[in-house]
Amino acid sequence: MPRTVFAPVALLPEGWAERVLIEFDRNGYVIKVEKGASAPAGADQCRGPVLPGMPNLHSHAFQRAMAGLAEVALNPEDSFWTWRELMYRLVGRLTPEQVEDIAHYLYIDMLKGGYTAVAEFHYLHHGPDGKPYADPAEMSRRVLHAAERAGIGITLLPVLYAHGGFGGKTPSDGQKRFINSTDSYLKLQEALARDCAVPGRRLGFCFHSLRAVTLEQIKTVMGGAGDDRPVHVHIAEQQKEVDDCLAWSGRRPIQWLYDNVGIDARWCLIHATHADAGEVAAMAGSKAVAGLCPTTEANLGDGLFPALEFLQEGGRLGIGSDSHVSLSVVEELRWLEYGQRLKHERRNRLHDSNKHVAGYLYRASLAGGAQALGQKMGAIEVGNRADLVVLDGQHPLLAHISGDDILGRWLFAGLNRMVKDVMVGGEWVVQDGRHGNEIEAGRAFAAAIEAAI
Ligand code: NGQ
Ligand code: ZN
Repeated sequence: MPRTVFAPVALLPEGWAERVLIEFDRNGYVIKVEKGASAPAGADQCRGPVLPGMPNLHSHAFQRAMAGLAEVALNPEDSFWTWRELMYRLVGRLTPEQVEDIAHYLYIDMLKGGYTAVAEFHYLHHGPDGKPYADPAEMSRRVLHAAERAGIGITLLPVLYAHGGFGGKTPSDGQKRFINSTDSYLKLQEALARDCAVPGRRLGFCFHSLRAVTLEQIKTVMGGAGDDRPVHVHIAEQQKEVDDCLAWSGRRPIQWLYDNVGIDARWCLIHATHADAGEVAAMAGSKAVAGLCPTTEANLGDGLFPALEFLQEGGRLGIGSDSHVSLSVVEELRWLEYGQRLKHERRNRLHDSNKHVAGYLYRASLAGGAQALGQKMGAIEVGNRADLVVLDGQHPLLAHISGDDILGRWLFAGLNRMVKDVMVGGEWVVQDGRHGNEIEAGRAFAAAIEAAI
């Protein structure tokens, strides 16, 4: 028996529609969408506007353990790089069990914030001594299991991290749990291929950054003919990375990547903060996704991605919660726009010909996120996963509001609390603002923190 959801209003690819019946199969894929329908007996009745669930295109799950604890001025020169040292200290202590417990609770909070799938940029592979676990995929499997328990979709991106700086520099002690050779990396990919061949999961390639891999490694990994796996990389997040790349190669990081590697729509360039005009044009032209993480980029003092110029070039973007100082679609999208307003001293910067900022931000990051995750999501349509976010139709701020103003209210005047129910792959995972595992998962998270911090 297919199951059905009845939405009073829903955001469909062609626009907002009333009385929408969404039918999905046993695997959680949409098989029918009907507008102007009447609610059949047995359908789940949504109590507010229904949106496609948002992909979260960038996560380092374990970093949730330290979110909010690095907001202390320990050094007048505190920066991304001093934060990274604190992060490495946490890395040195975590066990596989703790990583799973941290990720489980994190993913629950993500669902409550409106994300229905996550791209996990996973580089914490080995034991504290840098030796692989008996199962080299142990940590990856922990993360997959956490996602399954929370009920969130996942694109697992096992990371190739081989060096400590441009030109194949030796990794530091703090990086030893991350390190693989090309060979051990490809074996890890192979081992995980089957784990990821189930609905709601996807496996992708990932290079930590141009600091961590060589061109030869990128070419070897990408050499698998006919492969359509998504590919992610951190790039040009900090001015120091740009300076180091210039010193090493005479080119800026994004420029170097485009000059040396065929970048296409499979790629997601995380941050790309320090992109100049030529790099912005190259990125937009390649159809790669810019993976923007506004709250983390603000938190780490990265700078502002030239989003307005990128949009004018027709660039594709999506959002990620990265270090997890925020687990909220609202905050990422709001700060993406606010960054541009503060920079340009004008209002309403990011929009398309419809002129609606919230409407643009939500639709663009659905499409870019779905592309970056390589998952059938981001729109309520036949063939996609039934990933839905139901806003609180009883909320006074949403009363008498229709169309994209619903998104305007939520993204610019609302909070996570406006997210009432969340469905992933045809299953309700958040109902009335609560997740079935949240109490138990919260306890396990707290115990992991007690042991690890
Ligand atoms: C990371 N995180 O790998 O977790 C990075 C910092 C680095 C962010 N860029 C470390 N947010 O880039 O070396
Ligand atoms: Zn990152």
